[in-house]
Amino acid sequence: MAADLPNVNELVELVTEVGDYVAAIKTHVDMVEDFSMDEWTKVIDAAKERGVLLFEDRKFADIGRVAQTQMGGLYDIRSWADIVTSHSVSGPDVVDGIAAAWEGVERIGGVLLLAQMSSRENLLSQSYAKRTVEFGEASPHVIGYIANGSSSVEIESLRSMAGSGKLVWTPGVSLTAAEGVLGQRYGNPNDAVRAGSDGVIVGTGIHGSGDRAGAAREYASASWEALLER
Ligand code: S5P
Repeated sequence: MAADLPNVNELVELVTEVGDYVAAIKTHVDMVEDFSMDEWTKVIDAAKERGVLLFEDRKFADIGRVAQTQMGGLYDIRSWADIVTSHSVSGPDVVDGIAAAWEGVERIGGVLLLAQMSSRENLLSQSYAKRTVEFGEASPHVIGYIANGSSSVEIESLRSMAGSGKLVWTPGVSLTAAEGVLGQRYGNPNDAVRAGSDGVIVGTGIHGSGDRAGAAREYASASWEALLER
């Protein structure tokens, strides 16, 4: 689930409420207004307590050496994230930079490469996705790809390029909305899973709901039923 909330206590509450129904909590640590490493420990502990992976959606996009240092810095992503996202626009070495950062603190984690996006008019073409999958194939650190959850056609295409050896996770899904703000597009989680998604990434559909645990349960059961149909 995408925990796009601006402060630590709200994040801890959310993890506590929905932790039983999700596999991973996706964060944007740079949107947290009261961030300090001490405070952030509360989020890490809440996730650990519930056996939920922490997934920082950093969308790295720089040269390998810089990505390596960006895994440290104020947020010290390398010390707590189990998964991070990265663009592939700068070539394959960005992934090695990320992996080197984890190695430097004697941790290991997985990278999800953005092969597609859910936002309208994005520039990630089919040939870009294909090259991205080739980078992923060549790297043991790449555990899978982000695909466009709003389009079954695009998910199917990515799944056929990726085969069954890597994950396909899809943001841009909602049980209620067809369109989000500022160009976000949504598809149905059931359609996304049937088209080949292994995990739906839900933000507003859960954290924007009046009953967040109930919403998380609903998305979990919608994707599970779809998986049984696949
Ligand atoms: O193409 C993308 C890739 C990502 S990782 N489109 C996305 O929306 N995301 C992320 O998924 C985005 O950063 C946000 O955290 C989440 C979708 O949130 P929602 O509120 O629209 O469900």
